[in-house]
Amino acid sequence: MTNEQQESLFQQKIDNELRIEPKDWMPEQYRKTLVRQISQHAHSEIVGMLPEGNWITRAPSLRRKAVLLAKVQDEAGHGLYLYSAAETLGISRDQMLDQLHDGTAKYSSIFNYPTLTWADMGAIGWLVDGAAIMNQVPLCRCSYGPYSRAMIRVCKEESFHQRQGYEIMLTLANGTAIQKKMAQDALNRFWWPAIMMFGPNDDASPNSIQSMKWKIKRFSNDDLRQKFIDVTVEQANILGLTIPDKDLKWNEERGHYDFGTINWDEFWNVVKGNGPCNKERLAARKNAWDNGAWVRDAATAHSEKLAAKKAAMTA
Ligand code: FAQ
Repeated sequence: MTNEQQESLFQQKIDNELRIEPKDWMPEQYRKTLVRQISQHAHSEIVGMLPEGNWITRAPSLRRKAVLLAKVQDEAGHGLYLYSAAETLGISRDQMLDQLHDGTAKYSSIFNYPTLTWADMGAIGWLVDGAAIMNQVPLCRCSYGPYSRAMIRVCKEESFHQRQGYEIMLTLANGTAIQKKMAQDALNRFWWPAIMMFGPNDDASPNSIQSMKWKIKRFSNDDLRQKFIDVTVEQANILGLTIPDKDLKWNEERGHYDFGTINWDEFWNVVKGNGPCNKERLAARKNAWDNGAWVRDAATAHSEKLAAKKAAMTA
């Protein structure tokens, strides 16, 4: 079969909503796109533990602490499913981590912002996990089988994360004047970075057209951003908080909220490594990797011992 015939069969399968599995033929660019997206997604989950991990020891009650701890552990689990899904495409976990540590792989821009107060735990759950769900529910129908299946559990857990964040915001917004002010301040700082999470506008998104043809992405960056804004404005109204965008206005004709201009210079600056916490986040991950060397060495030595024992017994 020629390459063109293989490609045409591959596209037919996708058009017919069949999943592509690891041993199926796939274009090299499809494989590369998935490795890029899934590994960056995995890195985001792992780096994304840092801003919230920062508050586990300072949670205001035992209940809040237990919930936050569980949430942060869930994010670690998401990272691990996603690294496993990417490994089915022929890249090793070590290679992916090298790419994170040397800066060749990206992770979500949002995790380069600092968490200054407890209210930021509410804003992250509500807005960051909320944006993540909006982007990730369609990934449950991604054309690549292992990624789509991993996303089902991830999305169920993200939905609990979003609610726990919203509940924190609800409590603060109905609390004392100082608590309400904290919640508003967290919303002010996280709103714009959260809507940047969806990526550049469609006309500046080099990967979207091909990824949508391959049904890796089901909706464009701008469509998902708009959906997120439309549902979140209503949630902010219930909280009695104000979204920091003076141009936010319901547009009857479009059936959507209009919103102000996103500061793309800020977005690209963060993506390129110059956000408020990029250096700190990467240093924390590199340290964790270096400090874990003895665990990896011990596990390797243990498995070598077991293999030697087994070999001696069967000899
Ligand atoms: N940050 O052509 P596009 C979470 C890059 S997980 C940094 O539109 P694409 C859970 C993009 O990689 C959050 N870089 O790219 C949680 C590309 O560069 P490249 C992560 C970004 O892939 C919550 C370039 O810009 N979610 O939050 C960003 O078609 C709380 C051009 O962009 C996922 O990864 C950004 N925001 O669309 C955890 C979901 N946006 O790679 C802890 C899966 C774009 O060519 C606590 N990923 N770039 O060098 C996706 O859906 C897609 O990859 C997009 C980007 C939509 C993120």
